[in-house]
Amino acid sequence: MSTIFTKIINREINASIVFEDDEVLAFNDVNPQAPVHVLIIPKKEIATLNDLTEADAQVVGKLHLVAAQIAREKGIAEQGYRVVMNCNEQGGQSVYHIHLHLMGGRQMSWPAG
Ligand code: DGP
Repeated sequence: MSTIFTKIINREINASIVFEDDEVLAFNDVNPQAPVHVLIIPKKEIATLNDLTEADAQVVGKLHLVAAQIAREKGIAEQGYRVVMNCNEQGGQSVYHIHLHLMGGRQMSWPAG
């Protein structure tokens, strides 16, 4: 089932886009939890981490490459940053189209809440 992220991909609703290619879109989180908070998503609709198949391995790897590239562009690569993908209710997932959170620009705490 499509989510609001498909509407962002299709430009049906606005987002602050920071990266795009044929497979991947990255945009600023509407409710940022850190000075840098970018969501990196595959354009393919994949609901959760549990729904990945071998065919998705390349694009999921690419999400991480794009995260590192954006971190460099935003000037947070050397200080450090966090990437996280939430899965299902107890994992804190609220939008059922997989997305990698890139967060940085402040000290992260551990364990994550
Ligand atoms: P998660 O809880 O891991 O599913 O994260 C979903 C994130 O998506 C959350 O940090 C807020 C963000 N988000 C939800 N709706 C929108 C939207 O319409 N635009 C943008 N830019 N971000 C959104």
